[in-house]
Amino acid sequence: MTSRDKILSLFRTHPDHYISGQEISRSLKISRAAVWKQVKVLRELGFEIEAKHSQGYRLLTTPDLLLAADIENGLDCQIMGQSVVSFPEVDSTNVQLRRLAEDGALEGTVVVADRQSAGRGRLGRRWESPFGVNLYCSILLRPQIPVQQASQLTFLSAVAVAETLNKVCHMSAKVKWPNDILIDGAKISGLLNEMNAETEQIHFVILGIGINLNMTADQFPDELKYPATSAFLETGETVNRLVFLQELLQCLDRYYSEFLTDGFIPIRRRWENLCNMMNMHVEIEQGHGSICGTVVGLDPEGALRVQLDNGQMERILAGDVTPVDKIDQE
Ligand code: BT5
Repeated sequence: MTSRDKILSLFRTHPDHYISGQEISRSLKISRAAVWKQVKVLRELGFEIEAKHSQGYRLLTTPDLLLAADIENGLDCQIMGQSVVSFPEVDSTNVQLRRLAEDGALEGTVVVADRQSAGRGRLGRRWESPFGVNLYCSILLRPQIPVQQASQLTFLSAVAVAETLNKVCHMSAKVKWPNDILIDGAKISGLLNEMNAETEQIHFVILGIGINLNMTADQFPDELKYPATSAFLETGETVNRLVFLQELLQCLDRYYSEFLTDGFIPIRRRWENLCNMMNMHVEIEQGHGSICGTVVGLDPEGALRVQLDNGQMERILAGDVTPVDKIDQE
């Protein structure tokens, strides 16, 4: 935690009380000038902090920012959120977490931002990340699993995101292979998992998660390839980002612990139950042409299992999957 986060944490543990600059400086082992400087930054970030002569500082109101101290407060996890780093603005939470991971950050470290100036999708695509409305976070894992199984973690995060949306926002989120979460066919969340590994050993995996919570229609760019949505657009209700993030981390924590003890099968089952195309007749566009078949499920390496129209089973590792009835309607 930074000294700013520690000051906030002190305010939170003493609600409605004045805390003197001297007490803060003693408890954090920083100078009085440093305390004053951090209080000034907090005010600039939108915290209303009253200062009373001979009594000290008191926190009156908190802006809607995602702050490490708030996220850690009351979080009930074994692994996720061991350490939380929050930024009002950052290039990409995945980029920042990669730096921390290379410096030896703990498994479960979370980086979260209120805005990303260079939010990333797959294949160099951009992830739209306006200020203060959505969730942009990255989580560090150091699983002792074979490199070929790392993609199983994408399905683990997809299940956790969809279930958290369904629980907190009362929606019917579905997962789309390989890495999208959809509401009625519109993309509400995207996942970008990145790995650092040698041939035999995973050093770390970063789960990058972007979820459109309170984004309004005018905040989506015109050139989106697929229809997109947000929880607010679907339900008309503003989502408390802090509550949502804590629920998501707790859900990820449960599934990751289960994954480490019981393997991929329980996650695979959940993913298949949430999949929007199970048992559907689909067309898979693979760049060099397309094939048609029925979606049967996932295999242990995260490939989509499709029974082709000629009866043969096929493992799909990459491609764009569309239900055939949708294609017929177009
Ligand atoms: C993804 O890529 O869906 C992965 C997105 C991951 C974002 C998170 S945010 C936290 C972490 N830090 C990062 O820098 N990234 C991760 P892909 O499947 O390639 O989809 C990208 C495409 O989705 C774009 O080309 C747009 O068409 C569309 N798109 C962009 N922003 C969007 C948004 N906010 N909501 C819905 N669709 C969007």
